[in-house]
Amino acid sequence: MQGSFRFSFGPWNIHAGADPFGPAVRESIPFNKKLEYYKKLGFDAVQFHDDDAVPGLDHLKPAQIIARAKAVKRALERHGLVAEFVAPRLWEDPRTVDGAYTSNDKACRQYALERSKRALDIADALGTELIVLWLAREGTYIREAKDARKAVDLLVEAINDMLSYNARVRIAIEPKPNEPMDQAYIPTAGHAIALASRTNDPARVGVNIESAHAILAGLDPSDEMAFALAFGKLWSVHLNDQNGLKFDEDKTFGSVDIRRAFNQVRVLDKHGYGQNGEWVGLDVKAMRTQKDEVATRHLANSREMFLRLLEISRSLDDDALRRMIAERDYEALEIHILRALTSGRKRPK
Ligand code: XLS
Ligand code: MG
Repeated sequence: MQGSFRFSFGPWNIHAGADPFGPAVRESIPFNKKLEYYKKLGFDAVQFHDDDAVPGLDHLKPAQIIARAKAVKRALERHGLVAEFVAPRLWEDPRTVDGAYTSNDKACRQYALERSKRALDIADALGTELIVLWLAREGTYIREAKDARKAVDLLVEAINDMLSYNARVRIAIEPKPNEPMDQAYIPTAGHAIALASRTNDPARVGVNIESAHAILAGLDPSDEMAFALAFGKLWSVHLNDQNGLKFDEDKTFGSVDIRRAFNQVRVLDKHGYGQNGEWVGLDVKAMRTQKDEVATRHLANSREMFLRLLEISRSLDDDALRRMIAERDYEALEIHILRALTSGRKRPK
């Protein structure tokens, strides 16, 4: 079964270019203006942090939050867009300094649980059942500062809390091995799926695999996706690229290692990704050097790379590949793939 692909991104992927060492270099674009870009760039769904949809939600009552989220839903409808997921932003408030669900401070943990419920309300109002959990500060800078064994129980409790708050919600954990913390507790798909198995309803807990996060963990993103697919757990992807082990770069998909990108597209396509409504998310950042008028190209370019690689993957002669594999002639297989990636054309047999 082939994959079926539609594309999404989050409003944070159109940004003004501030980094830890310098301020914004482009005009910041209001959310409603960003919505105008989606269709033009070839995208049909929006990924949200809870406060992308409802800014300042910590200062609003639950009913006000729901009313504002419903207004965002109407704005999406006007643009012919849908919401893919909502992710609680649990890494900016002072109460999340030492982690959210795994903070050593009970009052801070309580804040995280309440904030997560508000994110679930927002998802419901936006018409999506999918929650993404990027566990940004669930980890430590100092190994002795937290109990890593207890952290697992706290994460399970937090997820159970969300699962019982809304019986339809599904939670996709987005693993990442580091940044902002030195060491994160749920670094890979394997950790996330194991965590899911300890919850009250494992069938409603899956993963969102981001290419760069897998690379930072020293893993091949297509293998992380394959692992999640084998468990029926790949509910979203964040495609991008990453140049070695440094900060999370969120580069244009395929811009560093086109073969690695090809294998991500191929694994998704070979295993019917998207047939159950999953979206292809691009979590890519514009380079700081981009001028205002060309600061959305990284999104269209990432999508274009996906579609080009899909075309190459589908044009490969599967019988020829099978023969090379059966003969264990992996040099032949290698050059066949390299030729396909460098010519974009099917090779004569
Ligand atoms: C950060 C993550 C983040 C999530 C959404 O590293 O990629 O952008 O995808 O919270
Ligand atoms: Mg991401």
